[in-house]
Amino acid sequence: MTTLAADQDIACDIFCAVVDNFGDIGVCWRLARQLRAEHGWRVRLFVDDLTAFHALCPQVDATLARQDALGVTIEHWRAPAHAGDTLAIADVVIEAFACELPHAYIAAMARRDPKPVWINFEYLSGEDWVADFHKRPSPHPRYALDKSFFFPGLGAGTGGVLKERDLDARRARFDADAWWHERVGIERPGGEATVVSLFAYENPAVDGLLAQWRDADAPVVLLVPEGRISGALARFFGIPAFAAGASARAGALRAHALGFVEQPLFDELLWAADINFVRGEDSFVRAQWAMKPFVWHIYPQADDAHVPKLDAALAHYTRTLQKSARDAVARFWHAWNGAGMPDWAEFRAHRHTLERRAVKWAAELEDIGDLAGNLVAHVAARMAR
Ligand code: TRH
Repeated sequence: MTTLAADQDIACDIFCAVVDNFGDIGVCWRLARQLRAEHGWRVRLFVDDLTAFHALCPQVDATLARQDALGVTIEHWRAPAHAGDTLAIADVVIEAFACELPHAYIAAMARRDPKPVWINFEYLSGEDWVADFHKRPSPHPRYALDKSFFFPGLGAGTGGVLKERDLDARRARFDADAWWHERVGIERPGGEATVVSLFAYENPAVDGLLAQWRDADAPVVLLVPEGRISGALARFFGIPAFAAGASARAGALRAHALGFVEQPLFDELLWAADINFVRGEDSFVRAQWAMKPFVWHIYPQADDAHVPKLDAALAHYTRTLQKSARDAVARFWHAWNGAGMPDWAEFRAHRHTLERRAVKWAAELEDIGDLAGNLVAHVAARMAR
């Protein structure tokens, strides 16, 4: 593997357009911080939606054109043509999720000597084709620029997923009792209760699932970050809103609404729960590092283009499970993504098997290497050509 010299000063520009929600900036911000903190790169992050960014990092002031946060320079990418006050082109340029760089910036890249390493950074998918396309050249139609694909993935030969070096240590230090007092204002539930975190899009299956939890034999404690699913909770409990700080009870189900917290604190919610419902891309990855059973609400795409991605993730994650557990997980995930009604009792019956699998799966994922480290190695290889 080619490596960058320890003292090599690398400047990196990341361009991020927020399509919706928090995943685009969530992934880019995590990557930016990691390249800065763990690899010493000088990172400038261009983002077109600072309001979404502010939710993940309250330090970010949505009114500023340029600012620094956690060692990363943040530029408000105000218009497609906007390329920063100076056209100082970085050594490494990351175009996140095919967001299209400003033309003036591309032209300046072509004039630069040496040419920057341009990375086409894609969405995560566990599909098999990803390993074939990962690191392949992606020639520019007009300029002779060094552009290549970088694909996050769940299997060997892909870019892997992001994982900070201190994540496991942070998880080991996590004080669950203190967290329940501070965040929920109650004692940590004990005994028979199953704690479930619920971060999801609007979901037609949620009413049926809430009813199953209400009617369950054992208590279910539900933690719901305020967001797109909150309206369904309010309707279910017959209350006007289910905003941060609200609690409600029905049968065996007790639910607590939580405020949206800055990104590093999101992991704690996953560590505090027994089973995590996550969505999109970044929370899906964090649930895997939390080493708990989880359910994925995948970001829905036109023409059901997301279904093969869901199945590919299932294939990786459930690979070593016995058929009954594998089928139960697949049925539950499919139902949560629009095909059928989720069967909580069936899913929960496999809880201990899934807890063991979650630990092993995290180790398998770790074998691919951390995405930021893999990206640094890929850049080093391109620079050495
Ligand atoms: O928000 P998401 O649904 O994001 C997306 C986008 O919709 C995007 O366009 C799409 O392409 C992508 O998914 C696949 O889900 P995701 O990716 O899980 O991002 C949520 C982020 O919000 C994640 O970084 C965790 C963070 N978060 C917090 O920081 N604090 C919180 O309290 C919560 C609930 C989440």
